[in-house]
Amino acid sequence: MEIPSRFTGVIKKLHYETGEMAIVGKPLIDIDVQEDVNIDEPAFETAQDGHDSQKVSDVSTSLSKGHKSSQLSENENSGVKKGKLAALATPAVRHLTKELDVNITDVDGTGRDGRVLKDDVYKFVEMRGSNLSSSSEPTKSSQLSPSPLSDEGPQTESIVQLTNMQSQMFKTMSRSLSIPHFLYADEVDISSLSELRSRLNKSLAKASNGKDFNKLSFLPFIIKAMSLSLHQYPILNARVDIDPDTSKPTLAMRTQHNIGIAMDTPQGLLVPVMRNVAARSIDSIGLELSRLQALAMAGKLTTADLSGGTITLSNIGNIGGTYVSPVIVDKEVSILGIGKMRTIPAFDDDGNIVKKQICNFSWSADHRVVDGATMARAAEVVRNFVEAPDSMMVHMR
Ligand code: CAO
Repeated sequence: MEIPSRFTGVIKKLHYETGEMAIVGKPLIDIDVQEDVNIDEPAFETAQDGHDSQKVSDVSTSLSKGHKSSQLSENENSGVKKGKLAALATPAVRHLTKELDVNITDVDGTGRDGRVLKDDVYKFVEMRGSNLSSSSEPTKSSQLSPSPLSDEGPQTESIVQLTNMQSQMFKTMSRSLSIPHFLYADEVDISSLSELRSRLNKSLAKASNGKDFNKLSFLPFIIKAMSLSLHQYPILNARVDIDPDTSKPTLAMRTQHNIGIAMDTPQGLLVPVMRNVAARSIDSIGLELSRLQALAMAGKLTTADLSGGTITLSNIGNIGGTYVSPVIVDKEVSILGIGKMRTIPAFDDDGNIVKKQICNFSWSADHRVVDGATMARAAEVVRNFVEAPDSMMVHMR
């Protein structure tokens, strides 16, 4: 969005890079002002054509010459003004007036210098609504609802722009809509894996002599099991290629298993790619997972980290959910979703009740090129490796 400057001068410092998240109330830029400025005088005028355009007027001041940080505030009250001065408003308020079809110069501003605040706009709309509803002529404005802060009255909607992350997700998932998904879900017994994992972590802790060590989670084993199954079912690692001229589809078979790992991060969903899993040991997968996770949490993944995936793994179970219906992304034909691991009572071979740890594995495959039987067989391979993790040793390269 455009943010008009309150001062005429030369920008000396940008506090943020393009794409960074700016914090409300903190400086965006430092401006070297060419003359003294007076903050008591209006810094901008609005064009009177009802449009949103603004120009920065000349300002003279009691503030001293030097670097000033441009900050926009909407929280000081000093009486009610209307008209040209009332047109002072932050971009957020201007955006709101646009959404609610309000001419800002009609609004009583209760902020500093008659600055129009969000509450002023809501009050104006509320008043206009009640005035118009008593009139016999309904207009577009009369359908506008009262303040969204109210619990009563008709439903209201306010428009919120998508974040960069949501915009990206919107594009990616819209492309996924063209893929016919085949869902295959099964219950996997992770009791042995759980036992193996805690045994390995104990010995890693012992070997580290009380220092920090990279604790193995369940994922490195599951990632390795996926990769081993791809040797047997390479179609799951392929990509559908459609010739733009002839519209003829082909499959691009890929040699490397580059497994995208869905991660929940402060910025939203990110899917960094673990490269060449087939060539990695479980230990190396664990280290790489930690590295990618740390970068993802710090918002430091590069475009290279996020591209080139051939298949995806989404472990939503550490947050919750027994079942998941994962969505395949462009340039891939399958994805595995993992639900929450849980302990249940079960029967052993002799009919005794035993404690079991289980977890649901849900696969989606592109049904244009992967048939259900292939998906089921590949999923069985993964299930067998996860249920008997020592069997993976035989296939390690
Ligand atoms: N069920 C129950 N507990 C689980 C679990 C599951 N499926 N997966 C992990 N856990 C546990 C781990 O065992 C660990 O606990 P302990 O250390 O006590 O054993 C704890 O949760 C934290 O694990 P973790 O998250 O640090 O490690 P991970 O390797 O299992 O997972 C990662 C890493 C990045 C995949 C995960 O943190 C994450 O972000 N998951 C969300 C993915 C997501 O958002 N998917 C949706 C995509 S579509 O919108």
